[in-house]
Amino acid sequence: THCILIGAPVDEGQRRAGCLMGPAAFRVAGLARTLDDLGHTVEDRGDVTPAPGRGQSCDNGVVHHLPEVIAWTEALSASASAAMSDGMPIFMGGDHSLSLGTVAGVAAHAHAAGRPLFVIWLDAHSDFHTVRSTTSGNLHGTPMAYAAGRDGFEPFPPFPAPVPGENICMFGIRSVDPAEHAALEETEITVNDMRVLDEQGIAAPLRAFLDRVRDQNGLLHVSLDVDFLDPSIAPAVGTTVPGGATFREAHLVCELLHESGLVSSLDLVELNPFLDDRGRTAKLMVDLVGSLMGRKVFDRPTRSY
Ligand code: DIR
Ligand code: MN
Ligand code: MN
Ligand code: MN
Repeated sequence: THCILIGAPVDEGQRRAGCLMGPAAFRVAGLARTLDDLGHTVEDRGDVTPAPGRGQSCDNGVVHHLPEVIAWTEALSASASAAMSDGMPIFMGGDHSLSLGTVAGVAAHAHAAGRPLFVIWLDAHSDFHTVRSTTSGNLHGTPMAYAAGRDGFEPFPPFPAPVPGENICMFGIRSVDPAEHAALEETEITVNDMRVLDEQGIAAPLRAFLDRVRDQNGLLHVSLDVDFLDPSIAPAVGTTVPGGATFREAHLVCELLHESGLVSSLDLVELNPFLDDRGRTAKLMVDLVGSLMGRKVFDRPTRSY
């Protein structure tokens, strides 16, 4: 695979400064070397620079940094759709508001290619707010709703080809605000909360979704929020939530994603190196990308995929 690293040092989608150091931490932790060692070609396109904010506003007064996040969305959408033509983009965040742009760009590419887009959201949170429903004002809580076309797109640019709820699958969910909960109930989105993982494990629900992607010849975008992981193994995130995925659960997700051969783009988000413990979270995230891109102990007998 030709891997295209794209830095997205976005910090404006939440209030705990530090995610802007994420791309540097992923580079220091050896992301490019890890991919190279697995036999992939790697191209680092550097960090995206957004245009200056243009002063857009909305009625919800708690929303902050709206013009800056819109500018990031436009810049990252362009980078994402361009990179999709050349290889597999890996976006190094940056807080999760960067996915407003990356998923938009990937969706534009998929639409032009005539392929359906599927999204896997690995996160403690559903990120299903709009600018109107958020009570924190943090726009990192909005990208999934934007991609699904919840409640229009204003004041953001129109999303190129909204992702149908049936094509969205969340894993690791354990913190959902009331407005998100109500909105999700109106959709066909598959919300695999931690209870599902406790009862069924990762493999069965993930394989069920991957089978659908394969059957429809879909493109698959994976968005990995650090807080998907349990805080005991991944402390470097501003919004830790207890009861997250374990080390092995997280690697299993990535190994199954690799075996599927379906992943076409990846976000690595919410890493805040300022909160890390000697780089362990950055290194874990890089190791998870290693599993997602083919590192394993032994080959498994081939299944349907
Ligand atoms: C909360 C937390 N639902 C909010 N969201 C996220 O602020 O909207 N934290 N994404 O990481
Ligand atoms: Mn998130
Ligand atoms: Mn394209
Ligand atoms: Mn989260």
